[in-house]
Amino acid sequence: MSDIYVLIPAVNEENSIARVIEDIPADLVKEVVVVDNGSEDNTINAAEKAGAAVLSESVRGYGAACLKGLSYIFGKCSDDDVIVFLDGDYSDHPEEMGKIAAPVIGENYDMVIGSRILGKKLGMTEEDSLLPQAEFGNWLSTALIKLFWGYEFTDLGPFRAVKVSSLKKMKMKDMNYGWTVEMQIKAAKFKMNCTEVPVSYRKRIGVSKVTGTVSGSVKAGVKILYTIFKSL
Ligand SMILES: Nc1nc2c(ncn2[C@@H]2O[C@H](COP(=O)(O)OP(=O)(O)OP(=O)(O)O)[C@@H](O)[C@H]2O)c(=O)[nH]1
Ligand SMILES: [Mg+2]
Repeated sequence: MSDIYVLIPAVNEENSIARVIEDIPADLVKEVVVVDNGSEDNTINAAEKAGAAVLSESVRGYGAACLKGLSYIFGKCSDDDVIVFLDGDYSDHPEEMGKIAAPVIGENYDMVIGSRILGKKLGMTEEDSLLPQAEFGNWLSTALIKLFWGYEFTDLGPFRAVKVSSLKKMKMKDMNYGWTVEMQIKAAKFKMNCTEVPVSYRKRIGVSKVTGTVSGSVKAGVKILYTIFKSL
C-alpha cells in the first residue's frame, strides 16, 4: 500500500498553517512536512504543534523549499509512494486530498493537478479568491503547454499529487515561481499519465506573497513564461 507524504512550503503563515495541517485527513497521510524559509512569525511553532515535521531552507523561494522537502522525503519513502503539494495559506481545502491522491494510488496516474478552473465551473471557488492575473496566467501557460507539448491542463494549481518515482524522473530544478509549470512541462515531455480533478479555493488567510501583490505577479509571470520557452 502506498503512503502519502504532504509537502507544504510556508513563510510567515502563523495564522493559517495549523488550520491547513488540521484539515488534512489524518488517516490518509504518513507525514506532513512543512518547509520554512526564515519566517519571522510563529509559523514554525504553530506547524510543529499541529503535528508537522518542520524543515528550514536558507535559500528563499517556493521551489527551493520544495526541493528541500523532496530530499527529506526521498530519504525515507519508497518509489510507489505519493507526495501531495499543498500551500500553507488555507486557500486550498486540505480535506479534498483524497480525491487528488486517489488516481495516483488506485489508477496508475503519475500526477494529478487540483484544478481551481474546473472547480470554478462547478461553483467550488469563493468569489474573488482566484485573482484575474492568476486566471489569465493559467490560461496562457496551459495554452502554451498544449501548443508546444500537446498536453491539456487547465491550471498550474499548487495542490497536486505526484508519484515518487515520477517526481524522481523529473529531476526538478526551479528555485521559485517556475516550480509548478516546470513539473507540468516535464510530465508532458516524459509523456506521463496525468489528469486533473476540480478543487475548491478560497481567499487566503494572512498577507499575500505572490499573486496578491503586483511585484509577485510580475515576477511569477515572467519566470513562468521564461520556464516555458526555455524548455522548448
Ligand atoms: N518556504 C517558502 N514558502 C513560500 C515562499 N513563497 C511563498 N511560500 C509559500 O508558498 C505558498 C504559496 O504562496 P502564496 O503566497 O500563497 O502564493 P499565491 O497563492 O500565488 O499568492 P497569494 O496567496 O496572494 O500570496 C504559501 O504557503 C506561502 O507561504 C518561499 O520563498 N519559501
Ligand atoms: Mg496563496
